[in-house]
Amino acid sequence: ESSLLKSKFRACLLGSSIGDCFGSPYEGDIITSGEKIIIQRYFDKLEDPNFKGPYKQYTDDTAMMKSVAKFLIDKPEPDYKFLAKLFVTEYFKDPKRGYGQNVVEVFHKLKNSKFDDIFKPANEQFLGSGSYGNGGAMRVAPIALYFYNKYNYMLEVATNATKITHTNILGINGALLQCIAISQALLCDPETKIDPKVFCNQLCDKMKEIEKVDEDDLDATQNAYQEKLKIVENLLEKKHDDKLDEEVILHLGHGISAYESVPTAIYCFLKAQNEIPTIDTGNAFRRTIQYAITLGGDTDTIACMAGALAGAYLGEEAINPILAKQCELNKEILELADNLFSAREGLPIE
Ligand code: F2R
Ligand code: MG
Ligand code: MG
Ligand code: MG
Repeated sequence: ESSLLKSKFRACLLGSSIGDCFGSPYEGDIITSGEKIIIQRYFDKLEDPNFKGPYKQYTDDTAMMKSVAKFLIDKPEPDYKFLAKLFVTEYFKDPKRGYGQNVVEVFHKLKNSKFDDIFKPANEQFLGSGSYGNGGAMRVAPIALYFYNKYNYMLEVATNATKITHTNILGINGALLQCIAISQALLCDPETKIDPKVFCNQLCDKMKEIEKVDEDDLDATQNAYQEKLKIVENLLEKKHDDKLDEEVILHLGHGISAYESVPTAIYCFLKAQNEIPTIDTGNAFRRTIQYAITLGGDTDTIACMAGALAGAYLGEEAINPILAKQCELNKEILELADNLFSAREGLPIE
């Protein structure tokens, strides 16, 4: 039904931005059990209708996601030069949003070369190996929503949109994994509990197809995400105890690379569909974001990606509006989601 779909579009983009805004104060931190209690109080406060604090500010994750949404809304055919210009304009307008250390070089080169070859600067990163940062994955949500029923085209657009800044196969495939996971979550009925095994296996089958392309490549990246997804599945089967989060960090990671953060975000999303002993809330959306942040490391980005997944699955009803109002761009993000939803109506039906 179209009103449910629209609600899922709104919750996905809002969820992505809420994760970014609430996670960013903790980015780079190691979270002790004492800090988990502080994070519980932080969320309790954010849900308190009488709490009046300054907006939680968004970072590069939301800034770039907005550009990806605009890229789809403003032009009927994907125009990657337009997207590159949106990224660069947004960056120079407001550079202090915590962008990745190396991606800013790409923005400067794009600008200085007058967008002559929009894929060249990214190709030159890291002595030609390209970035494997999670920057492609953190901003991919609008593509997953917009093309959720055009699978192959969705992958093509997500690949090209990523390659403007990230050309390493791990950076690209991480973005594709996050994209596929969102489109899969979008199609799940929020009234029915997700079977994590089924969800992971579906993702794993799709990554098998994607990672097969690199069969001749002798580097160790082949099967990388399939293997991670098997770990996600195994960790989800374990009973929660004090040591489990450490295992998650050890085996899945909580870092700035796509490889050490996208599977982690998927894990957070699936785990938070059930109660978690260290987190006191009856709300699965909040639990997702809060849990992602308690893992520490790249908290804004892992919470952003997990929040996009939770929103795409649960819809807007699951997001406490009091919580959402604490985020800097909450109204703009919902408007963007509505425009993205409307823009789809012009698309030919498959
Ligand atoms: N930049 C940050 N956070 C760092 C600041 C933390 C904060 N100051 C604190 O501690 O409180 N966050 C944002 O960056 C991430 C997305 O980055 P993106 O867009 O992928 O950028 P980049 O620069 O391309 O890659 C990020 C880093 O990954 C390493 N890296 C990537 N590819 C590499 C390769 N081929 N070889 C070696 N290293 C590689 C580099 O360290 C890059 O700088 C998000 O977390 C966003 O929130
Ligand atoms: Mg910090
Ligand atoms: Mg950020
Ligand atoms: Mg980050």
